[in-house]
Amino acid sequence: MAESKAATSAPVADTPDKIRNVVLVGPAGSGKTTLVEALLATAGVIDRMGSIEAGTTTTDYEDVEKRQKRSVSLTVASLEFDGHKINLLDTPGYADFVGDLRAGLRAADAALFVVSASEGVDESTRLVWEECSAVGMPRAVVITNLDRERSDFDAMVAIAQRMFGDGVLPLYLPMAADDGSPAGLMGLLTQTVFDYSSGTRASRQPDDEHLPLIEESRSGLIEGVITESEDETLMDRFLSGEDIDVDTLISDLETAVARGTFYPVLGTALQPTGFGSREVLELIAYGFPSPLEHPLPTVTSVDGDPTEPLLCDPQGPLAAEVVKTASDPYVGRMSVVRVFSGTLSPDTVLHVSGHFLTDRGHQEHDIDERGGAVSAPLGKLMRPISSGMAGDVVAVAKLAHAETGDTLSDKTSPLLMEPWAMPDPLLPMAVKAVSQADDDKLSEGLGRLAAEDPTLRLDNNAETGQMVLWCLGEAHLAVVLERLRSRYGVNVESEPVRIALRETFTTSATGKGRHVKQSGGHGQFAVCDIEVEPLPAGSGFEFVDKVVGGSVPRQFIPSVEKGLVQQFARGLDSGYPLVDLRVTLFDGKAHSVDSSDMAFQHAGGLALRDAAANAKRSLLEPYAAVTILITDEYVGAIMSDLSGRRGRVTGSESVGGGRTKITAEVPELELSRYPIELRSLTHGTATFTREFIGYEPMPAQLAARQLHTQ
Ligand SMILES: Nc1nc2c(ncn2[C@@H]2O[C@H](COP(=O)(O)OP(=O)(O)OP(=O)(O)O)[C@@H](O)[C@H]2O)c(=O)[nH]1
Ligand SMILES: [Mg+2]
Repeated sequence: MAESKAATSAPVADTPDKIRNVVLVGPAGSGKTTLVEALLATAGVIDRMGSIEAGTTTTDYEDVEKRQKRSVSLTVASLEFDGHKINLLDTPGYADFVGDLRAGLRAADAALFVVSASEGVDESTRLVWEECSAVGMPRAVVITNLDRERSDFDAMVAIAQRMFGDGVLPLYLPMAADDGSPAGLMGLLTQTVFDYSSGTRASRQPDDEHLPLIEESRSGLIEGVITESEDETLMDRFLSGEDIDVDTLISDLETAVARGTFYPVLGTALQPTGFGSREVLELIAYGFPSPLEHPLPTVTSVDGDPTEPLLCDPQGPLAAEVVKTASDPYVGRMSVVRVFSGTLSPDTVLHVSGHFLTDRGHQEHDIDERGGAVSAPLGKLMRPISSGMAGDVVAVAKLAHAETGDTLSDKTSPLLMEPWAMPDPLLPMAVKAVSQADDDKLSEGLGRLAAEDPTLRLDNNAETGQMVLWCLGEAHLAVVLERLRSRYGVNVESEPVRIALRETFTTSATGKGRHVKQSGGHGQFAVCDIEVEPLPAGSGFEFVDKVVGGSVPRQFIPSVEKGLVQQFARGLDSGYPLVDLRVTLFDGKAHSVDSSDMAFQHAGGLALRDAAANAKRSLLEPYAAVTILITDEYVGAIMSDLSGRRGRVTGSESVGGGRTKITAEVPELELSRYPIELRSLTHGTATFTREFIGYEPMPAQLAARQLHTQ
């Protein structure tokens, strides 16, 4: 990043109506980070654009981003343009980092869909568009890479119209030089040509040869722009041939964009000149709505009682939300927050509430803590500001407890808001430190990373002895491992996840446990006879005492039960815990001196092992109920894939919008890489959830293999 002097002075807005919060979304590699770079250079925040190739961009500042040449987290860069403070929220396009895309959508008031003229629009991006439609998010489309060979603006506009629907219309048409490189943009509303052939933007009247083209595209555009006009006579006047003045059109454009009925399309060719970026800035400043027009999330008191609805008012009660948490070994914790109401001042005590992420292993928060400096982020660089007002996106230093998704409010009137829907991590990966000496550092580092990232869940599985990281995909895991290495100095390797199986008897059997040691010193004597019978799945362990005549004295019956419980937990030769059995103690022998609690515990365990030798047994494997949401075209493929996984389909219903919900019960063993395989089967368009439902017998052949490999 080549910062200019402007980089060190933070952009400011005096009132919320001068703020624009814009999230950049789109397929991986479509040019979002490069567009942010171009916008920063055009606004004079940086002297010249950095590049992905050289690892010098403002928003891909983390080492892992530079190395992988892609964004892996949400990053904010703010700039000032024509009296507006514009907060650009750069999100990663790759599916594994969708958690940060969601956070970006939450913090923004409008979205730029960045798509490459040489690649097109993928299905996942179309789904994000649909999501934005559902919540009425204002949108525009930026077509990048116009300088590349095989790029075709018109074809890309047609694709965008097909994928995104009506109302997607170009605001400018690109003009090419003789060699095919982009040379200028024809502004359809203003009927002005912005000529870039000299290297900078010069405006001029269109050439006569372009007039028919402008005329042809212009009327459809104006109809799109004025459909939502306050002036109801405007459409009739326009259709009857009246020329509408440009100021009216621009103000109506903002209304139509804000209401989500019209989506302007712009074109850019960013390398090396940033061609088209000034027009993007103008659209953001004059065509996108301010935070005042954005619906605000519902807040309650910390106990969930209703409170006054929020207003985007700097004088109102403070309500802000953490949308990103980052920590740097030198700088410490940094929280990026969207201020919805009130004003966030530096060095003040804030109330931190977070109640909704406990199922992901996050603590409930309800505490006061002092925040540090408030800044306007420029990627990694934090530019201090005097406060963050309602509508702004700012960073707060030093909040040690607040995590992504938590609400910040005034300590005298604590508030709580439910965070946005966060994707569930469904890919389990077991990790261990390469050197055992690093085990402590590993748990500490993982704990911190999981606190920063709500799409990461940590499961220290006592049964299998593995540290399991639940993540969104392999690339997500790779980033976590890299951060562990670079920030905490721990080298980590991953290994396959062990599935916790169970064992049970399939036939009844009796067993005798003799624990008799009577040579020398104090002896030990306990004998017990048991019968073991299988019970239905989910029954666990049942103990029945049928001892008659005191063959096992009363006081030792609980000892036998304890010995059995311990053996159930330890399992037999497979080491898997036993379940779903009734054990009946029906006889035994004791000695007046040598019998003891310990001796009967031992005898109980031995009796169970003896019974096991006389019974048929089977391994049980965990099953999960899986719900998969897919577009209809994949139903056949998903069904046959599920049966390949030994799954039972339990339902399939159309949920509208060309989508189907399939429910199935599938062995967990077959689900360990499902997020990856489902993504490749459906080109990233499916979502699924899973929930443990119980244990079922494992096919004998598989069980034999499992016992062999453990
Ligand atoms: N020629 C040309 N290359 C571009 C343009 N925009 C982006 N690129 C290149 O395209 C590649 C991807 O650009 P990025 O800015 O990293 O794309 P992104 O959308 O941020 O990618 P993710 O963060 O992975 O989602 C880089 O090599 C850029 O230099 C453009 O307009 N013209
Ligand atoms: Mg990027």
